[in-house]
Amino acid sequence: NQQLSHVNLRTINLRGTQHSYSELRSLVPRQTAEFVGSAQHTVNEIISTVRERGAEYLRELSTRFDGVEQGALRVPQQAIDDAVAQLDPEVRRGLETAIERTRAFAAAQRPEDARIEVAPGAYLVNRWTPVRRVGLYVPGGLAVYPSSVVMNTVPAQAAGVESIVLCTPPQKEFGGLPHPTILGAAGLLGITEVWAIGGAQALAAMAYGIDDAGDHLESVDTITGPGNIFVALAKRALQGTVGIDGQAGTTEIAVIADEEANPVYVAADLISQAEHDPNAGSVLITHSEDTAKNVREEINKQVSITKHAERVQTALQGEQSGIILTDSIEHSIQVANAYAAEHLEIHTRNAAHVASEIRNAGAIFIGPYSPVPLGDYAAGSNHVLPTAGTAAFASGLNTTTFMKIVQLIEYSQDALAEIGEDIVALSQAEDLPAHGEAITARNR
Ligand code: HSO
Ligand code: ZN
Repeated sequence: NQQLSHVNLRTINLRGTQHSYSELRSLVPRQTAEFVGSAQHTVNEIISTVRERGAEYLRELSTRFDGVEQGALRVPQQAIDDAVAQLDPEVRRGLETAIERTRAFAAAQRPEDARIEVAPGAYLVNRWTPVRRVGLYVPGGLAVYPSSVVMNTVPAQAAGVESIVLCTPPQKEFGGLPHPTILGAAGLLGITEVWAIGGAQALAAMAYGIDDAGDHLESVDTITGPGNIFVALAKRALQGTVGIDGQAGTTEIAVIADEEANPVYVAADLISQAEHDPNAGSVLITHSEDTAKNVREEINKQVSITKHAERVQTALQGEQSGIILTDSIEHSIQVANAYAAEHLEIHTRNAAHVASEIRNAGAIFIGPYSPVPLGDYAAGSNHVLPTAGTAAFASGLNTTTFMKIVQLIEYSQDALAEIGEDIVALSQAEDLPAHGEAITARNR
């Protein structure tokens, strides 16, 4: 149906213009901030009630939100093992490939400790240390993403996290157990502690701990994982009590293309991320009018036959999507840096060189054979990436997300004596003489 599939992708013409970085940031297509409203109030109430009433209240919420009467909240190991055994063999193979490649890359992200001697006998050590226990939240509603179980768990394991708990909503369809593909992926990763708890209440349970039917959900140090607005608000509220990963929002893709780009590939990739959500953002940045025209045509062709055409069309026509026309490849690079895409694809001559000019992007996909869905599932890179322009300061999920630095200081008597006067002088300047006395007490 040509009529239905006509996509009105807007054009932002920046040709012949010159803008500063901050001006460009306000010109690139982005959705205006999400409506939060009364949700924050609801979330705060849920968090405090979980602390007061624990498991009994969690069961009450499962009945209210998920329509299930739960027995024990902890998922029995047998259910995890059964889910692994019942995984579709092709899905299982896909998950195993994804796990293998993601593990290899996550291992390469493990940072080295540094030990330096700043003066004779004055040693400093930067000691990377994993957090002890991590809680992973996996949503269960419309979007059931076993790939996200892989993306959150693998770097935590690579970091050396000792203990991982996964919370995911109980599903009416599966007799109050979580979705079997989620359980199957968890089982393949060696996760043994799974609780059937959903939403903001799951995050509160992991942050503060709960007891249920002889099982204890011990509080965690860090919580990661995707979720809806309630989950995002719970993360915000619990930040500080526990560590939180960067809050990945609605997905987005930008493509830098020149006259050599293949419009079939570019259109397919723009559509692929639009498939996630009517609020997803797909942005083409090009100095080639031919490429702009060809991609537009291709989008119309492909949208007419894609499964989630309506969602894709809504996303592509939203204020958060569009085609940006530039003067040159340099201009496109400037625009891409201002946009700071979650995913940036480069379909140009010398794509690797263009990539080297990009400072702001969650992940950069270089050349015609590195599409974003490759990274979504099995490239080996992580798919939990900074959205909404936060790539200007934030990184995607990685091994160091689950680590922190402990700084070690070890000076010899001589090394301390050698720097003693400087410390005394600084302590006097700050009117904290007892600080200086801690030094002189050793140098008498
Ligand atoms: N593109 C999403 C990740 C994902 N895609 C999961 C498919 N499944 C955010 O990077
Ligand atoms: Zn995706």
